[in-house]
Amino acid sequence: MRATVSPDGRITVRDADGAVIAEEAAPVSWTADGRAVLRWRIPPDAHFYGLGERAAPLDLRGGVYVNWNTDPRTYGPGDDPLYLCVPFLLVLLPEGRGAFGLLLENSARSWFDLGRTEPGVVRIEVESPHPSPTPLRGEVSCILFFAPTVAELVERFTEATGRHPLFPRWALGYHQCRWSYYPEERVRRLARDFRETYRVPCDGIHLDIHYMDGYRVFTWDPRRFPDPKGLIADLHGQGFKVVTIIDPGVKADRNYRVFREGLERGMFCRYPDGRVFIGPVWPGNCAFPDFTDPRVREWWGDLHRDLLEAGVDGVWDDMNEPALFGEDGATIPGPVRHNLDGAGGDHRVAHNLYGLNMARATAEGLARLRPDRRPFVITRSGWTGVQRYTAHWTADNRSDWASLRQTLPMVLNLGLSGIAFTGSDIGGFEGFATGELFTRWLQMSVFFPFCRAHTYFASHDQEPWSWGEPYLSVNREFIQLRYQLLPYLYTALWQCAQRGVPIVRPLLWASQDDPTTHTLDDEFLCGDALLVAPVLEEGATRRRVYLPAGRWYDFWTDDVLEGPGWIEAEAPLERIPVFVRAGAAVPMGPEMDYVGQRPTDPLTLHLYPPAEGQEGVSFLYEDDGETIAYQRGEYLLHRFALSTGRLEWTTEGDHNPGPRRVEAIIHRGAGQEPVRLEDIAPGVRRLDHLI
Ligand code: MIG
Repeated sequence: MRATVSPDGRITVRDADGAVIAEEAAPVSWTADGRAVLRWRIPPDAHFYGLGERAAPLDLRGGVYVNWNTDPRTYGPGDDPLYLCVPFLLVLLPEGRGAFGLLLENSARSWFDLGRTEPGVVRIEVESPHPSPTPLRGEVSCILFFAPTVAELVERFTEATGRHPLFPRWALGYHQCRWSYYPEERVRRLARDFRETYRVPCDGIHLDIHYMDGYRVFTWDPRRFPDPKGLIADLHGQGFKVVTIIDPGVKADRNYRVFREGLERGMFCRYPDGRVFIGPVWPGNCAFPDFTDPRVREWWGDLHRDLLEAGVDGVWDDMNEPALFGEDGATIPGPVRHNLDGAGGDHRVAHNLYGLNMARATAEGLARLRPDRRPFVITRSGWTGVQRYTAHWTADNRSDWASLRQTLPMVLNLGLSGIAFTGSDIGGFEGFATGELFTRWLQMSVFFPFCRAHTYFASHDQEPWSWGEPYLSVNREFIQLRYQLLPYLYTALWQCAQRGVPIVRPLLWASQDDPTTHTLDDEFLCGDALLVAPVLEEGATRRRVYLPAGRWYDFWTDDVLEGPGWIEAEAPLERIPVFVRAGAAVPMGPEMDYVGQRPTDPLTLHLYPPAEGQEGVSFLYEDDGETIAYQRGEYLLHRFALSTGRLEWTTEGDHNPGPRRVEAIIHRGAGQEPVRLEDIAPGVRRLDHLI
């Protein structure tokens, strides 16, 4: 595929045979208020993906999507825009004609009309930097990416815009949150409930806004949390990690150090006449740091020192669209000035970069303050490239089945947009989840990178035990399964950090030649080996599942199935359909209450023999899970090549996982006892008599 630009500025994309597959219908034109308009003819049956966080189907065709980070307060299917936009559009052409990607570089508000107004025409509009009184003509600046497959496009796109760092291993544990757990005694009870009363594994306890003193960021409420250091030390003693929320708004209060310091040192956004912009959020009137200024990022990053000294392990950046109280979509007004890393500009161009730069300030601050530890930051808002700094969650959805269903395509398109470490509030945010909804949501989310239950202030508690039995046992079992799958999930995170490969992928990722996968968004791949079909309907105890070409093993029964085709799978409350790709080696570890409670001993390799004559290659990546020693070669990468009758296991790297038992379990199909091999070691192992 190649793109040509004609002397009058038209861009034409041709495939390898020279056929036109995308053509600018007219050189850029402008609307009366200065919006730049680009019209592209793209075959009407093309499929579209990406664009960041969208409450839309996986295939975005036929929709209009706005790029303007917005707090919708709460949202459901169809609401647009949301908190985190990425103006990267993936185009998959039908009939095997390949794929290409377009990244809009403009950060001003923009619109992608994907054939809604004119079928077969993609219309991209970019707001003028100065729409009034005399409109200035805006511009459209884009980068095209070419690759035959969506998978390779994402690899190239993330090569250009960045990839997730290797987050600490505990980030993959289960997280529990609500708005908010307080006072201290309530947090201690939560910890006891996990470890003693209900014995459910958990790593992260998140503290929402009530831990602060009058919502002043970087403070603690002295009555609710008189001794944060003592509390966190005790939680650490029980294996928990603590994540605290931070909002961008700094309470305009002259007796408050952060505000005074920010004011004196010129850290806040100002109007062109020099007045500091003040707007209302949780603490009342607030000033807003200009995170697009490197000086401000450094200051903000350093402000996290006290939190870290209290023992806080991770930071949760909220409200950073930025969102203000007031009418819907309230944010910093357009004329307010920003530094923009020296380039200068107003909020119209800085808005979409605000959350990204807050996330950057936070992650860089944590890395500076604790140089040997990997930062863990989650952010609500962001933009192209935010994955370099943080993870993300899909925020204020609702406790209903439609929102559960919506989560999956959102997470899939986020992954295709480079933002792969994501998940949604398990059980839903606004409203009241039923036990069934929570369990179904959890069952899906244990295969998502970020696995956190959360709910809003007026809701009853949403913890794995909140609905009693049978839900508690099912929830516990699924969370335990996630902990057993940690070696596998951590390897998927490593692949993501290496190559931008999302952890959760649409089926088309590996089966692009199969048109059925192009719009399929109620099942997904988790890592290289697993296909997961969550239950997304109330009361359902079975569901239809599409298996793409190849041989698949039922994870629960070892039934062998051949794709492509639809099957009817059993899905009683205690199970969702999960399948394993033939040829895979799925590494699993022992059960544990939290990450690092015990070493990966035994390491169990679940082997799923490939069809005759085929070979499957799988990886296992290991390191200390916490420091950056892996960057100096302190890691261990295992490669498993599995073919009929043979396993070849090789390793690379210097990390020593310590003495441990390694066993293999060979799955041989339903009705056949799996074969267990004790004490296997790197090298070639013949398995003729077994498979
Ligand atoms: O105005 O901190 O998305 O997760 O619980 C709402 C309170 C502010 C929005 C976040 C949500 C969080 C809530 N926050």
